[in-house]
Amino acid sequence: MSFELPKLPYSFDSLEPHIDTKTMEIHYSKHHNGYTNNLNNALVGTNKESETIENILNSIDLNNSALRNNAGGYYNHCLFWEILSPNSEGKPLDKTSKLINDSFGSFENFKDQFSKAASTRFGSGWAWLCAKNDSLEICSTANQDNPLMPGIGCEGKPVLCLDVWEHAYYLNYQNRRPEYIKAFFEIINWVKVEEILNS
Ligand code: MN3
Repeated sequence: MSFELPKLPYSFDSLEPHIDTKTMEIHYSKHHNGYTNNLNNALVGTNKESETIENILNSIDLNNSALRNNAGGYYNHCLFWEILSPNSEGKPLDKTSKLINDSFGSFENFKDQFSKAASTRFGSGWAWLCAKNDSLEICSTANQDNPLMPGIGCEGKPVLCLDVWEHAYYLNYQNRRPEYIKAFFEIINWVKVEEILNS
């Protein structure tokens, strides 16, 4: 068994103007495809080839950088494409909305804290919203690390993520990461986030 690049649930141009067509095409066809192939290569000869990606991440040896970077890169982008949508509801649905209010006081506070986590991540990495013990937490990770990896300083079940590597926004936004973060909130698939929270 090997991991496959999942089909993108929308066309490359459908997130315009928030994420441009060329960025989507390169990000998916080159970057995510690369992580997928390199993950399969890194799994050859291990006893993990038939495990789920979640199990691989939960039990990862952080010293195995080929597996760490590519299993992370594979999982992170799979989730990222899923929680984006050209037809965003614009605001969180029932359970998500309640948990956001309970955990952060208001949607605006959540937005501020998530944006801060994304904008202050130095270099390449991700911002995360995770469910943990019936509440939500925000954190960020470096490179392709994620909350499923043990001892990464970021815990819980990922329900929302934002790629802040330059490859995710540089063609359109150059150094203006805060503008990209702001645009992200226009294209969140809140139906999917609710579904993940309920799963
Ligand atoms: Mn990326």
